[in-house]
Amino acid sequence: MAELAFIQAFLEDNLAYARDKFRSRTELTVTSKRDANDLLTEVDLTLQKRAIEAIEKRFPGDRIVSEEGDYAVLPKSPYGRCWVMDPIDGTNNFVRGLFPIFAVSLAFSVEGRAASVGVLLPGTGDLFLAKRGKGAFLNGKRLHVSTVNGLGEARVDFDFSLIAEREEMLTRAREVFLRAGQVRCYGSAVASICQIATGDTDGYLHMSLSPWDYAASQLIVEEAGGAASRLDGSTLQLFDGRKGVLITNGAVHQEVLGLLR
Ligand code: 2AM
Ligand code: CA
Repeated sequence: MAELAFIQAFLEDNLAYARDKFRSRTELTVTSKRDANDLLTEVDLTLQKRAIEAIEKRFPGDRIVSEEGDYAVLPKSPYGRCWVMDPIDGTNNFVRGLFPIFAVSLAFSVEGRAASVGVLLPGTGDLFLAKRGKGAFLNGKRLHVSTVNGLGEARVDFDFSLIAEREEMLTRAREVFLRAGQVRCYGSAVASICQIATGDTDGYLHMSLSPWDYAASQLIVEEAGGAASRLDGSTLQLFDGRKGVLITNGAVHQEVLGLLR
């Protein structure tokens, strides 16, 4: 429990900072990473630094994997005690202010499996917490995925992030795209995946997620009764280096897999 309580305290302690920086986002220092759409702000770096300092003080010796800089190195799976963080997921939304949909994600994993996790949506103040085998909770309330059981009624989030991966998404997910009841694209893997746990969305697809994009949100959905896999239906593992991810409410999972190419 120590890790879950630590995650909760860290996210709660940083809510005001993340929300205030979002409100004053026109004053942010913003740089780009791999391309002009892949942004980095002082807030990503500050949240990552704060988490690393807090983890090293409270759990010395634990490995830390996080999206920015030298910490974006994946251990060879399986690995013992390892923290996996995305200081801001949906940085582009954070900088330009879409709705606002962005998240802070922190997961504690053991032997390559998430054990205790948390996700904060600073825009709303929503805090998701989950512990393996103990359920997923939003602001203290137990979560359950939707009961939607046909793709024709399902809301599916196609996360078309990188320009270089659009063609692959269009090709592989074409039939899913044509048949899904409702199509969405929010630009924050973490926030989108958590919406499956609340029952507000039924599926999420991405061609190239990194572990910090799903480490916490995958367990939140699974503990709410949903399912996660690679795009070929194989097990989604934290550090296996493969790419595409499908997360659903479980009831539409096989139907989507059967339509993916
Ligand atoms: P990020 O905001 O932390 O970069 C956008 O559709 C989603 O894909 C976001 O969750 C984003 O995470 C993620 N993503 C993964 N790899 C990315 C990349 N190379 N460039 C931009 N977004 C990426
Ligand atoms: Ca990020």
